[in-house]
Amino acid sequence: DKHQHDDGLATQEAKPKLKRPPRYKVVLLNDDFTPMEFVVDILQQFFNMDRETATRVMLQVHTQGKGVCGIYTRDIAETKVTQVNDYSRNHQHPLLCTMEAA
Ligand code: TYC
Repeated sequence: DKHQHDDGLATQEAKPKLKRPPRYKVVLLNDDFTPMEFVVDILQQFFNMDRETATRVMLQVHTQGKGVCGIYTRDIAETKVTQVNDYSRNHQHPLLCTMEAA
């Protein structure tokens, strides 16, 4: 019966779903007030960077306005953003972290 025909494309019927999950860049934004040392500490604590890498990324943010801290799946990226923003707010610094599609 032609009305029951299904080529499998519209419904994805029986198609193995092996697609890799989308990735997100976790991005740090510059501001005029957060101390450089505080930013370096965050990059070491939450993004497992050594001090030299953390300093390079901090200076990238400072001079370019933003910089990538790492690339993660959505849940991990959301957790990093929340951890950094909570930590900064708790220390009364205006530092902001966000995420964008990689
Ligand atoms: N611009 C800040 C200062 O001059 C340093 C800074 C770097 C702030 C990176 C935020 O994400 C940032 N103290």
